Amino acid sequence: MKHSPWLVGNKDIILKDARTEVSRHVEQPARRAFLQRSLTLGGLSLLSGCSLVDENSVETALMAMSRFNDKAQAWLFDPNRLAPTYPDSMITRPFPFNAFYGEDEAPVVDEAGYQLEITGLVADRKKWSLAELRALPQTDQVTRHICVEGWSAIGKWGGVPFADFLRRIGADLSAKYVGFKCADDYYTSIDMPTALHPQTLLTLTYDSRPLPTKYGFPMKLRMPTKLGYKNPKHIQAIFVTNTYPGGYWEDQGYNWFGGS
Ligand SMILES: Nc1nc2c(c(=O)[nH]1)N[C@H]1C(S)=C(S)[C@@H](COP(=O)(O)O)O[C@H]1N2
Ligand SMILES: [Mo]
Repeated sequence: MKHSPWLVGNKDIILKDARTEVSRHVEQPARRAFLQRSLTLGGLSLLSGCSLVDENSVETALMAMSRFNDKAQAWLFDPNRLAPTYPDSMITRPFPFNAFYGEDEAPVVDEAGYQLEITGLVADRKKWSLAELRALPQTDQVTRHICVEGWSAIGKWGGVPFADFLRRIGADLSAKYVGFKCADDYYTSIDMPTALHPQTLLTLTYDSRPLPTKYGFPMKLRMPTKLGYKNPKHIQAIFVTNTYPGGYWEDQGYNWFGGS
């Protein structure tokens, strides 16, 4: 048994019980995993901040967090609600770059050798070259990208509606998650309703030109309904699964759903 120095006696039983209680009310493993992480953090800071711990107040606070998360998750996503779109004149120039490293370290992916890998709960697991992806029917949209670091910017992205692509490859549309692995070792995953949202775009162009290296060449997933960190750049592999895949920032405590 692992004990935090300040977490002794019946206090960790309280936390454990609260987590079990939350698990009982939260069906999705993804939500459960996130709640358990936030409960650990919230619970520990709560406990370490009090010299006298009242069992009931801890439990009440933990359950209030759980209910808040449940409600937030439930109202956050409406599969029929569209994110705002903008005229070209409102595009932010230059569009900001962001990653967990500097702009000069963005991965350079070889165009000719690129093969998008498809695995998991999918009927057709063939690999896709860039030429094949470009041959699919395309659309574009001007939407706002919002980063949790406190900036937002309007950009124009073009590509293949992701729902069309998932149907084309025979993905199991009743599966829970779609996961992404990127050339820079970034990874993330999304819920199937968002994957099927009409504005979710398997993106090949920025401002009507092939995606520049810094914005995710050769391909990224663009979702105006989700925060920046949920939008993977430099995608190398896509997989459909019922096993919670997490994500680079999500595994460090960022909200997994990360959207509206
Ligand atoms: N592969 C990869 N994708 C990523 C990231 C990253 O570090 N690597 N950062 C995310 C974050 S936090 C943001 S805000 C956006 C930034 O995209 P941009 O450079 O096109 O503005 O990419 C997201 N997707
Ligand atoms: Mo971000």
